Amino acid sequence: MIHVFGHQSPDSDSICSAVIAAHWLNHRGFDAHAFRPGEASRETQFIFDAAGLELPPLLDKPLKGEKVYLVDYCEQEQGPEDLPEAKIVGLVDHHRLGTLQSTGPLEAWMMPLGSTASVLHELYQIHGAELTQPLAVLMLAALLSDTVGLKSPTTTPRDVELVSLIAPIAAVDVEQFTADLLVAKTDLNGLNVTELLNKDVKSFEFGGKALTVGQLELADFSQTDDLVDELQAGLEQVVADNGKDVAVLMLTNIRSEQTRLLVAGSAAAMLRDAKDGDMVFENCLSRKKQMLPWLNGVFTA
Ligand SMILES: [Mn+2]
Repeated sequence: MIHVFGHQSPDSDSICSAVIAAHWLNHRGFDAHAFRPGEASRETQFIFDAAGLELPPLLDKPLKGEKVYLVDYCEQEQGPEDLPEAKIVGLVDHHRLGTLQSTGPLEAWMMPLGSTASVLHELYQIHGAELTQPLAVLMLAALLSDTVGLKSPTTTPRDVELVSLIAPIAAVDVEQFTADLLVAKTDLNGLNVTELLNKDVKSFEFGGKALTVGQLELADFSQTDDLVDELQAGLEQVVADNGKDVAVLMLTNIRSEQTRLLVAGSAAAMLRDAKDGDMVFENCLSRKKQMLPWLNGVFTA
């Protein structure tokens, strides 16, 4: 059996893509099953409800010696601790070629598109897999979520095309669906500081520095204004507990397309200096395409 799953602290693209990829692998004759390596967000739950599908089960078993197929990441630090002992048979991704190493040969499908779901659309075409209505809902939603409704600079012309190709199969009104999706995406009501810090966090290593980079997508900064001190204290704790050099949290207003950055850790001063202490980034929605290259530049300069 092949275990198909995305990165820790899973977002909608990684959970939807695991399900879409498992069907594609089934179509190709493999016994593949989708899993989620963590709790689903409200947005992800909204998407599965809209598709009329159950969330895939939680991945909570040892992976030593097991066959795994990864979606939406290829960084060792973003996988389960025992991933190095698993047999990675393939991956589908739309990020940089990361730190992951495999023990044997594997198939790797990577394209610089707006979502892993977009790459999977192309793979469905290549292998003649049938895109059913529920799967089209997952694919469309993952694409719209990862590209923040096609507004993120990660959006490519092909992604725009894909929305108009997939929407009729998904049988949804794109404008309304996008609006509902973004409401679910930015709904932080009732989440405590720890849950906010863990909601969407990824680990990286740049220039010998170990980082965590979290992101909260907001409809308005007032959602976190009263929590900034607690979030900052939480980041200091993350650094202390996990031996990181720096912990970063992006507070991203998806309407004004501004990102406010909270930073903690021994290397945080390098970031403040690089920005002359003004930690507000204009026109900044994307961790992958905007924040990570900036962080990488500061730490490898
Ligand atoms: Mn993605």
